[in-house]
Amino acid sequence: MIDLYTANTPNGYKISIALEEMALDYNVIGLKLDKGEQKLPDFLKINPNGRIPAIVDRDNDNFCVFESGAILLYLAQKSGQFYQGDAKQRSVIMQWLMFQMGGVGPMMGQANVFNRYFEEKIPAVISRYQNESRRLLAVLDLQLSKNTYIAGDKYSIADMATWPWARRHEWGGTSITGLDHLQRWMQLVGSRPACIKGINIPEPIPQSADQRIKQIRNLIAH
Ligand SMILES: N[C@@H](CCC(=O)N[C@@H](CS)C(=O)NCC(=O)O)C(=O)O
Repeated sequence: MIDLYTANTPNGYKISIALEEMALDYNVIGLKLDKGEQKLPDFLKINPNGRIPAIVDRDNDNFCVFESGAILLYLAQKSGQFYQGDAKQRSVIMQWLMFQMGGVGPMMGQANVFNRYFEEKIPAVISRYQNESRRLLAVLDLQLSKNTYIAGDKYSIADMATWPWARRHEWGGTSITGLDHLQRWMQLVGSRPACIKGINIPEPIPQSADQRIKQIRNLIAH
């Protein structure tokens, strides 16, 4: 059994999707980020960075894993799924996973922060993150013009890492117009039962866009 510490965010969804795809038994512990539950001492023992997602593997001496990319790799290796093939193929999956972790996630995350959450609107900063997000999504579009999935013809943890971010592009104000291959892939991945289920874990609390903005404003102010 795996304990999943998570919340309704793209980084959290990566792991609920992976656990669903891999059919691993897990238990969801939803943290209230706006209440700072991710900074409490007991949780910092699991993730010293005080952020979600994190897991504890009850079947492996309560082994703790933080950082969504590291969790995806751990689960893929544990289940023997979605990180398969020879050394070159695994390297391709790893490259696109790192591309998500080092590029797509941070840039789209900052586009969200400056486009939505910061009360002060700084046009140069907003366009910097939007342009960089668009550039990264165009890199994916080119890759997806040649491949069904991000790392080739097989669905992998690179897709699970990227889809929850790509689907929320409009929140940061990044257009995907003209990125037809990316759009094709978004629909393909988005129709997988594990993805549909994963983005509803934990069960979303009904909330307006304004309420969400207010909550996250509080979070990033501290
Ligand atoms: N690089 C980390 C990023 C984790 C992250 O930024 N999590 C956000 C939610 S998406 C969080 O926990 N925010 C709460 C906070 O900043 O205190 C990962 O991929 O796991």
